Amino acid sequence: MNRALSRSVVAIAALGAASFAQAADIKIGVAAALTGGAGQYGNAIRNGFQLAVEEINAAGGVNGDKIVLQIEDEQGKKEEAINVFKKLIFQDRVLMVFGPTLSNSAQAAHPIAQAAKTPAFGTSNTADGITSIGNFVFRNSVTEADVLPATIKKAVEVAGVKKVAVLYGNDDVFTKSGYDNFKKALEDLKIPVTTTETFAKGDVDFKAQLTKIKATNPDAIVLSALVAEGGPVMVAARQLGIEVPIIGGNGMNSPRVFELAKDRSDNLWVGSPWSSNNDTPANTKFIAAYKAKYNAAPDQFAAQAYDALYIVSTALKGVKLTNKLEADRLALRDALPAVKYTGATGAFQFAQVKDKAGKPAGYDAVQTPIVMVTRGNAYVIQK
Ligand code: VAL
Repeated sequence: MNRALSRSVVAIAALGAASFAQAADIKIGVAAALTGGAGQYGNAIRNGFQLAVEEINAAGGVNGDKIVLQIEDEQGKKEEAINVFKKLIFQDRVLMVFGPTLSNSAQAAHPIAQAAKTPAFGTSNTADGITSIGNFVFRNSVTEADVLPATIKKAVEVAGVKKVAVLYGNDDVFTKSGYDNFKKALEDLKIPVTTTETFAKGDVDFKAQLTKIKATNPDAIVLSALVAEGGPVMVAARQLGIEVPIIGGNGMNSPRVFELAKDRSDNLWVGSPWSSNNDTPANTKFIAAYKAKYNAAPDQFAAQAYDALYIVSTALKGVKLTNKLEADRLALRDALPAVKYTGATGAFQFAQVKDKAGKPAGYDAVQTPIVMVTRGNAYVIQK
């Protein structure tokens, strides 16, 4: 046998061995609000996942297996989130489900995943109590309880805030949880509240509440809102001549604020572990790749979804998948808590939380929030 021939025999033998190793697809569900008032968040989330899955698969997937995302629109409605979770878990038989976008929907849909022993992983849910549903529930979104005290503290220090008015949505799990945590943070810092006003999802006229607020002459307005209502609140406040800082929760950390409030969007204070101004190598790479793919700048929702898929693929690298769904879902659940990962949103790890009875339940994110203020249609880090 001449040398050229023997080489090609070796090559054919190697090919045969590789095809024996049977690369399989890892099917992962994504439930996101792609339409409706929360669509701004959900589309950024979908983009983050799609960028991450392309990168991970291009780099060889998970131990040679390709990740396939099955993305469904839950419309930001809890009934739809329940339907989508059921479809993904029982019909499509995905390994795990990311989402849904809103805490309001997660509180309704995650019990289905918990009962079906299927990991559910929120990338944007920041209300209290989501992960106390059970030990199959994870999130990498930092909660209002962790972020709001830091945001308030910074506004007090930098902007000299001494008394505030509070405005919140009282019919949504996230906006109510934001209110509870704002209230606690204000009490801890001994900041008096001049008045507390409410609104409901879908409201468009906030003049009555803001007129009352203006009469109490606060140094800032504390606002727990989703951006669909929060954007118009900012416009209405400035139109009434209320120029004080507006201190928002996670829902107000979205570039949609700039589309809705335009030149009335300055002086909004928010906190998040992710900032476009954070120039770590992982974040710089993420922002460049996102811009190249979508021709638009990413936001925190895209960054958190992007990191979340890397967190799961890190866990999966240590799991031997068997193609027995129940065993594989459990193995992923068992592997996730130990993952430590540094991505676009910085250093990340999980911490286990307790359920209402005090028993160990799901897992929250441990990350440090950065406080930012809007200026000229951008979120600028407040040092
Ligand atoms: N963080 C919010 C929630 O948990 C929104 C903004 C996604 O509902």
